[in-house]
Amino acid sequence: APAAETQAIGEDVAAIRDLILAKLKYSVGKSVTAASPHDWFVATALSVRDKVVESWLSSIESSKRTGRKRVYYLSLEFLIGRLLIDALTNMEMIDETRAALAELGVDLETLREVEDDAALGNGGLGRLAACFMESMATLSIAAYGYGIRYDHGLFRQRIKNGRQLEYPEDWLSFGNPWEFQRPEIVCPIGFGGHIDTETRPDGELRQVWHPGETVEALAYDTPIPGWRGAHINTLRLWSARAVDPLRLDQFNSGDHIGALMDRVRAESISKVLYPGDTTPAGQELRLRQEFFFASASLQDLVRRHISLYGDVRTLADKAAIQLNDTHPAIAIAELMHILVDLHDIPWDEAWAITQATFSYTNHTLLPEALETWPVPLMERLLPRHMQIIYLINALHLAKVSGEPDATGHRLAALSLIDESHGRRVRMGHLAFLGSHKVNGVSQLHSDLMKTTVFHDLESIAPGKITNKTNGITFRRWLKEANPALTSLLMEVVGDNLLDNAMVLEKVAALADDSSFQERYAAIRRANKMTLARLVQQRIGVKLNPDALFDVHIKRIHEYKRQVLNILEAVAIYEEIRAQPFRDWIPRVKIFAGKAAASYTTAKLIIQLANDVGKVINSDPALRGLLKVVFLPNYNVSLAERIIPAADLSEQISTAGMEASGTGNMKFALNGALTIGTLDGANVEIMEHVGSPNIFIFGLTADEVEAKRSQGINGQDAIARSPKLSEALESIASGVFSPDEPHRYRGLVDALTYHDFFLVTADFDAYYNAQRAVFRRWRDKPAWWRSAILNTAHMGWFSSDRTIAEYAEEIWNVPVTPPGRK
Ligand code: 26Q
Repeated sequence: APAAETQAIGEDVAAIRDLILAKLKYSVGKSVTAASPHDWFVATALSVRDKVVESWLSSIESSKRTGRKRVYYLSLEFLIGRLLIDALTNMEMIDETRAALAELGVDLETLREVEDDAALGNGGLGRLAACFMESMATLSIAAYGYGIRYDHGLFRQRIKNGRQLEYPEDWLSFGNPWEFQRPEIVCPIGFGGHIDTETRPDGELRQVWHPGETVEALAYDTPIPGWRGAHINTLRLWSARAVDPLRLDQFNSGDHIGALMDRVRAESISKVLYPGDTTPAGQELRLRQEFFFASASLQDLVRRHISLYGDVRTLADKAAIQLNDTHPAIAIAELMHILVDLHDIPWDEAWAITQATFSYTNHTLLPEALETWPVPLMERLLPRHMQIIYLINALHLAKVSGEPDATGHRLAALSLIDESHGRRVRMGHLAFLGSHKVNGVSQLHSDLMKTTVFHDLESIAPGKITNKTNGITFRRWLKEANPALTSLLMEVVGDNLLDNAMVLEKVAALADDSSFQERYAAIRRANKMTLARLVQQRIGVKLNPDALFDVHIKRIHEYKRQVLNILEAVAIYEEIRAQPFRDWIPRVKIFAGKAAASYTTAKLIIQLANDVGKVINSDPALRGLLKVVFLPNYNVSLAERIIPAADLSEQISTAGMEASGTGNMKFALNGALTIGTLDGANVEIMEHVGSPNIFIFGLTADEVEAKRSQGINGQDAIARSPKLSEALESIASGVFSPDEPHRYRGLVDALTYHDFFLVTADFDAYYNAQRAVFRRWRDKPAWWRSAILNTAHMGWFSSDRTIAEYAEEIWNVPVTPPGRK
């Protein structure tokens, strides 16, 4: 580098060092000699935060000045993970900060590890919201994320005797240096009570809701920097607080516990994230959470709109509200309440504003996962909103009942109220009707939406359903997770890789270049060494970094078919024992993931993986040729470690059931080859990386449907496959659970007689696909060629592309790509 540049960097480093020292002393209140790694973490976070805030305030100012349309992303989940490396990366301060800390004798990597993950989400849906926040800032969209500031995020998982145990997560116990409490921003949230009818001065009637209970929503803001720090958005999370923190009268009369009761009830709303990922919890507290944050967010954004533009009727011109699944869908009724009851807007005009403002993303087709709420619960908790929903429904059904094909059956399918098992409000229908666009998250999923759950609604609103295939932010999932690979790629494509991911295509030209292959492979090798160290530390299993790392990490669910993968491990285990000296490929199966605490079968699958690993890892006859490990407490930070070290990515859900998947994209970008079904975004990954560079197997979504209609008994498939029947037999007979031989009897019986997820039907195809993986692995130049082509063709899966599509086709807001401002 030229001398002047070196000197400038030297000055930057000195300035950063002095700032960190000042933060340590005056904000943390510690001396250099007394400071712990956590103290240094806070001091460093606060110093990068100063730079972030600088740019944040000008972003807010400029959005105001230019009168730009704002995007509001409403989500019950934001699975952000750690922020230190992310903030340093996007503010382009990481090298200087590392150097500044080194001068102080502090290692940035150590500080990275002491930060608690912000785990305010369950899995894919929550992580998508986090990637979208980053990409919206990167593209200079004036966006706000709205959610709940849970005191406790997703539970911590421990494995004891192979079983999952759940412990409370406590991410705020050391404070949170990234957030700003906004004590002046407080929204009253009502529940229950009654409704009065009043006559307005103009003679029209008005409904006035008098809630029986009020809770306060308190705002906490976290700045979200985009790439190169050019634009910074706000994540506003609401915390619940009682209006009266303490009933002094009660306290003084000696009832100390009773005096705190109201407070506990109010504050329980933001206490804890619901840990279900696909099955609605159906609890009153969950509905209170949904309304609490939807109402606070709507009050806040309407107040902002009126203070800027003076008239709520122009809302749709200046605000786009995206619903992340149906969890915030009650916001549609809340906006109608605000417009009609509080601002005297005529119903039809209010409905037009609502539809023009809202849009809705669906993330699942599983019928049991579609959110519905019992009418009696809604009437008790939200009486006015229930009235509004009835009115929306009456007008909607009146419109369609005039049509020639309006049979009772069709009207029942179109109704907002499901009358089939008790009366329940269909939140998906409410979200659909109240939105101008509805989208799925992969092409296959969006197509299936039109033929399954939204078939009838689509027929009365053709064109409302569109597709927006998911994406991932390359800043976190390439640069921060795999810096060495990122540097290598930048040598080839230039340093605008993170500005425009499509330049990755240039890497394809080097797929057969042996010296490039060697450098690419050496980076993978180093990442595998790092992961092997972590595995040794955490679970005491030693891994061979030259083995094929075969990775299956995601929530544990029957439809994701971790069992299929375990069965293949068991089958190979028995083959190696039978023929120990064939030319086996050394392989490590890595599992990680959490099961919903109430999902018994998923928890049993975790135990099976652990039990199988215990037997296999300690069998000397295998000579280390096969290892099976289950890494506890899967979270964003662990994913950042595992993915860059993976050779093979398991994406093997029953076709038609995984809406998209996003882990699949993270692996392929980092050069793992995928073994997968034609499900979710796997289909589009295949189209981009090329079918020779991915291992696709199994029934298609259409074939799954056809097969299920003929029955889901697994006996025939098992009878046809000796390997499968042997594997099932050894699991059922207790080979892996000698302390309790019948532990897996029920699981094996279910696969045999009631195999809804078609594990048995797909077993042979999966087994054969794994053998094709082995053949490719033996041909190292062919393997690395495929890996490099995966990386080269994954640019399209950047969440910058996804967000640009939402901006253009749903939100109608302009985007400014980074790099050219
Ligand atoms: C609903 C009601 C009550 C309690 C919990 C829930 C609940 C919570 C979380 C229901 C569903 C979820 C999460 C769903 C989810 O993560 N879906 C995933 O979304 C990803 C992003 O689009 C997709 O890639 C995955 O395919 C999809 O499974």
